[in-house]
Amino acid sequence: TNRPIRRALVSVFHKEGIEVLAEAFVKAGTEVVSTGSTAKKLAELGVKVTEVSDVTGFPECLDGRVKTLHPYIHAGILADMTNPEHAKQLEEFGIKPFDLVVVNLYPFADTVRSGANEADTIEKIDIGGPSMVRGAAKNHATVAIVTDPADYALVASRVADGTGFSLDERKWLAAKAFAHTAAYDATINEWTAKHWPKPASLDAVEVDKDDQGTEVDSAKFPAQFTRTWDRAHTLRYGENSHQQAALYIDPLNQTGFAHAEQLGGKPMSYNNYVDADAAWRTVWDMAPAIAVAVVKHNNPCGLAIGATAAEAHKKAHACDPMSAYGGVIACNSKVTLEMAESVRPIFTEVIVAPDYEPAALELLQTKKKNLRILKVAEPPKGHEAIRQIDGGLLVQDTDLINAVGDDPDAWKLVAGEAADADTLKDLVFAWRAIRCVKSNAILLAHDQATVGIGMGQVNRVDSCHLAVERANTLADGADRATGAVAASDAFFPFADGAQVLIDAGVKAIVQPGGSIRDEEVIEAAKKAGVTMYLTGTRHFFH
Ligand code: 93A
Repeated sequence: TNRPIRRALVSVFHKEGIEVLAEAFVKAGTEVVSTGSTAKKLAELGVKVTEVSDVTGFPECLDGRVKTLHPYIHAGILADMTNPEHAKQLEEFGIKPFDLVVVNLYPFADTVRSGANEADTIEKIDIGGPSMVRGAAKNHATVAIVTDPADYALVASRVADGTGFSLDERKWLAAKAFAHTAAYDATINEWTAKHWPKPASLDAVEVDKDDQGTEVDSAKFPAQFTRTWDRAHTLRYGENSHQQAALYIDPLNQTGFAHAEQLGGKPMSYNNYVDADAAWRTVWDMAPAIAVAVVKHNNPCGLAIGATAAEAHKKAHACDPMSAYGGVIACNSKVTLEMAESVRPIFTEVIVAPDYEPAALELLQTKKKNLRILKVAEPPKGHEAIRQIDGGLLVQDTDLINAVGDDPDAWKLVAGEAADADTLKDLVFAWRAIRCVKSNAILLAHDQATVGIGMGQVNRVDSCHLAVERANTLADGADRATGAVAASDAFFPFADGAQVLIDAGVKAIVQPGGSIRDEEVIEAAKKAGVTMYLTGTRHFFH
């Protein structure tokens, strides 16, 4: 099934690496047809090349929008030469078939990232290129298609030795080519969906409804969910050592945690990415205050606000020093030398911050050689949250701290006295902090720091017990629950959970409310003289 390569069509935006192909073409005496600047480059490299316009007898026009879009080119790509009828027709029209097509496309994503305006961005939507790629891939029966410069060396060797490619090899190349054009179009789609929303003039005309008859925002939830993610690199392994894994990044937006600059330490692992991303999100919920979070297994084992980064770290670490061992530390302000000193004695996997004082960086780099030190330029942005389920995908807005119920002015006092200024500050802190704790979440706080966290339990009472137990046993037996404030990520279905907190001595509780037994819960607080606020909003985090 091998088909030697006698005639090739080459049209590449990026000319890098083309030399190796040129050399092979010269050696094998391959007939090469090519577009404008690719032809020029190949000619410079000594290849005998025919311009596409000489093949078509039609000049490149419309600022290059029409170069290769011509039957003399496309019939040459699409003729299945194993089909006598196709061969006969080519003969009649005087068209010669191609055995190889080498194309790489206009750099749409690079153009978007460069901040180009709309007109320039649209000009970089390649039309002729994908047509050639798809045509050649469809016609893998007789054509080999190459879109990936990483394959040039392979192609060059098959051109030079005259063997060409087997059918299976051409299919493999075709599969890569279809993946390439699919990703290319998905990237364009991502850009257009963002920039070209449905205009108000169409509101009454066309309404997109889902299968339950509910109107949908088709820019946010298109009928087909398509995104492109570029492979950044593979990881040593996934969540466990028997799982393979890789990191993918958004081709249109190369900022964010996935683009962290690493200033020291071992390569990031899958779990490091998960935990550090969670820690990074957590500290920014506290902005503009200076905050530090210590995260393990996607849950905080301490979170605090401080006057300085060092103070915030000390307070966060003190919440649960045992769990902080091997944790991830995130700070939303510059890491100072004092904070670096505070981190130094603690075994830590990752530290992430917007910046580091030079002395702090040097200390961490030289004294903690294994510590992965990450610098992330920007706070996290709200993006869609995607979760795969068997046979499907769930997509939702990211939960952010901006819901109505996150503003304490909107809270409803339902028991006890209105909180004094300091207590209210702690309640606001606890409410913001609860969002980063896996449900069922109960969090005790004092003086702008967590003192006990109960996370991830399958009933709220257990989370209450856990939070209290941690508050009272982790700090050398000191009773930290008494006088603390408490937050619950969702309502108390019964009074029992709230009662655990009340019995432990908390002075105020903030929770969403909304249970059919709210009255019983409120009654328990009232009876104990404990302040209780309802937010009306919950922050589940699964
Ligand atoms: O503007 S296009 O969409 N119209 C075309 O007919 C066409 N043919 C090739 N873009 C077209 N190309 C693209 O030009 C190729 O995909 C490649 O990226 C580029 C190569 O042009 P040159 O050889 O002039 O640099």
